[in-house]
Amino acid sequence: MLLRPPGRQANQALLVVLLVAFGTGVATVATGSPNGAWVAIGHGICGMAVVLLIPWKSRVVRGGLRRARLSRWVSLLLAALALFTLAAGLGYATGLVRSIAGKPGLWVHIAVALVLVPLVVWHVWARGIRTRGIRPRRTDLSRRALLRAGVVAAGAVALYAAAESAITGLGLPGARRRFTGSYEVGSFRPEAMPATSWLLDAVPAIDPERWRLSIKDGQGRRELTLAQLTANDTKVRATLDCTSGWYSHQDWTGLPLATLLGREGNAQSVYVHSVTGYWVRFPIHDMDRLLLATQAGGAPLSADHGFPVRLVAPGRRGYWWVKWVDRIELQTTPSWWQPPFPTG
Ligand SMILES: Nc1nc2c(c(=O)[nH]1)N[C@H]1C(S)=C(S)[C@@H](COP(=O)(O)O)O[C@H]1N2
Ligand SMILES: [Mo]
Repeated sequence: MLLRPPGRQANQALLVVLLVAFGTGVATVATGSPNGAWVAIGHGICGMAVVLLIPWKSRVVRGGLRRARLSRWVSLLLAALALFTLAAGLGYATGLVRSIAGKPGLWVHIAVALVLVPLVVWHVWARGIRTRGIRPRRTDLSRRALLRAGVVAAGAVALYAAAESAITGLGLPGARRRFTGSYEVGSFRPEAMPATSWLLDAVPAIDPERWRLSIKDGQGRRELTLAQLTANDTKVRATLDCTSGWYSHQDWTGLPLATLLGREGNAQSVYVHSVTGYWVRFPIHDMDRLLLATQAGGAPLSADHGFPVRLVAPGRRGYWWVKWVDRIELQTTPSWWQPPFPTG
């Protein structure tokens, strides 16, 4: 009976897939270099596994709805949001739906997925664990059950491969995405590049005459004026790839951090702080590829792109590229001592 498995196993399979989807989704947001491409692929395969589990799970849902409970409305809301998240993800991946209600489709996909997290936790607890709808039994590890899991996994991989070749074959916009899932916007035209914030940062008004960069390294703390920084013209071509789903190649001009800061023997991290309070911490060995940019495309940065100076962090996602930098410090604090994503 490969096709009529117990509902409990559908619930278990869906939970495992959702956990892996969440993990690979978070990792996709974090990944910036091509050797991390497999997490995005894994996330896509999870999406296909959800598609395959829909018919199986909907039988469970129909059974559950017959037993009237107040909580079923919450469960139905959960189902609706889950399908919406899936659809938003597929819409963005194919390129058929790039924006929803004026927001980038990927942004909506992530936002709704985050709303789903507490709902899923509640649902697994209230409908799964308490009512035993998910609790594993010994038979769940039977050969037949494992075979079913294998069929779903192989089916998801096959469906993913088929979808990818359909996207390419039909020439859908999704075929032109970067390995992170982002679409190209405004390359080599900084004025056409979107200006974005991680969360709620607004563009600060900065008077370049009064602005100072405070730096702290092995030689202590000192302050630099903008004029002292713009005397440098190291050029770097690098790709800004925002987690809201776009990327842009630009030519940046500025001062390498390795030139600005004297190495300190026991420093473990580079702390970069913005006028707005936003900050990130890089591992010390990243320092050699970081640039403190004053220009994009040969012209001074515009206010929304970080005037007077912003960080360029090749190989890292956009949220590492701190704008409106006002303080840089070499610190002995280990680089992992920070929230997994910026909180500002
Ligand atoms: N101070 C500050 N810097 C920031 C952010 C922010 O919210 N505050 N957002 C980051 C994010 S998420 C991205 S994608 C890039 C966007 O850079 P851009 O607006 O020049 O395109 O800036 C990064 N630097
Ligand atoms: Mo971003």
